[in-house]
Amino acid sequence: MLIRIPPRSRCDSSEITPEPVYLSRRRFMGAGAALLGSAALPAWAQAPASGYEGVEPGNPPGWFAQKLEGARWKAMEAAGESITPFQDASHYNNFYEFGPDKGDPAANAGGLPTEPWTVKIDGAVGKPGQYSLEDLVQPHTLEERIYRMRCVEAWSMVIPWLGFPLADLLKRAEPTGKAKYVSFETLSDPEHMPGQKSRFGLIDWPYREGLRMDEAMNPLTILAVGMYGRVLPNQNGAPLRLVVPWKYGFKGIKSIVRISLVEEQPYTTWQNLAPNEYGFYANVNPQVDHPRWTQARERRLPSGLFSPNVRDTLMFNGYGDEVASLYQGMDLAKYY
Ligand SMILES: Nc1nc2c(c(=O)[nH]1)N[C@H]1C(S)=C(S)[C@@H](COP(=O)(O)O)O[C@H]1N2
Ligand SMILES: [Mo]
Repeated sequence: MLIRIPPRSRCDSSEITPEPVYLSRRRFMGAGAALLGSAALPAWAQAPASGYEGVEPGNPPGWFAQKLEGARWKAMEAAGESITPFQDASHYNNFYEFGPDKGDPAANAGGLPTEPWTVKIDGAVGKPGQYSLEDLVQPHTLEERIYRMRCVEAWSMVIPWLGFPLADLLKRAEPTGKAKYVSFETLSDPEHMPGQKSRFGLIDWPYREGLRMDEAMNPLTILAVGMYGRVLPNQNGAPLRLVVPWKYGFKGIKSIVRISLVEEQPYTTWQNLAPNEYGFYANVNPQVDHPRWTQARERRLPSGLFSPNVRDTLMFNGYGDEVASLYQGMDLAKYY
């Protein structure tokens, strides 16, 4: 295999292969090619970026490793922010299908079968269909988007996602004039998702989320298939999850199997569970507190007893320039 070494003068960030990509490529190519690769890659390409330490390559399907080759690295960065270490991002999770505690998803999600995976696109579209994930992703260039993520529980992280704009997928499905909202549904699989079996769970499975059409079409909104230069760990929503960086984390529905274009504002899991606490919009807003705690501040992970790492929460999670216009004239205390 021929390995092209970009000359020094061209070493802008998109030319640099982050260590985890290099690792998953090595797995993809097999050990022999890896040795060659390691010798041929310049030192700066092998140095792991901060936050990427300890990234395991995962077990990507062949199509994913090939997609990585054409990825646009650092397509969007988070100025002045450091990336949350992979260990925190993959071991402090909310994914109630795998249990209520932050460590449950990492402990219990490993056995979820994610390959093959089928996604249904239906509703108010000219081209409804069932797609294998590979076919769904195939026409898109993967982009690395480094986004802040703010959970409604007042903790936050900075995560380098790998995905593509939801807008590009929706356009391919040809939304009709009746498409006013997008509704998303997580896999239903009680056999592999112990939380869905729990008799005491209050959630009406499967987990569902939704966006207004203009929110779904905003260029910041992505569908992610990876993070930290690798496939998504199961606990982070493999193999396909939504990322909407100006909204609270619960809008970022994981392990998506269905995307429907609909006319009415869709049912969403948390709004249904506690409508006075969780709204449909769920925009990050330091001025609108949760009934039981302030939303003015957040704990940035890693956060410990002696270094809580607390910071002020930003309006729209710092993405106001891109999204504030979507809500012009709306009372955000009413439409929380
Ligand atoms: N299907 C599903 N999606 C989900 C959740 C969930 O419990 N089930 N939790 C949400 C919440 S509350 C948050 S904060 C984010 C957490 O994403 P992360 O674990 O990748 O950081 O996922 C969201 N997506
Ligand atoms: Mo959350």
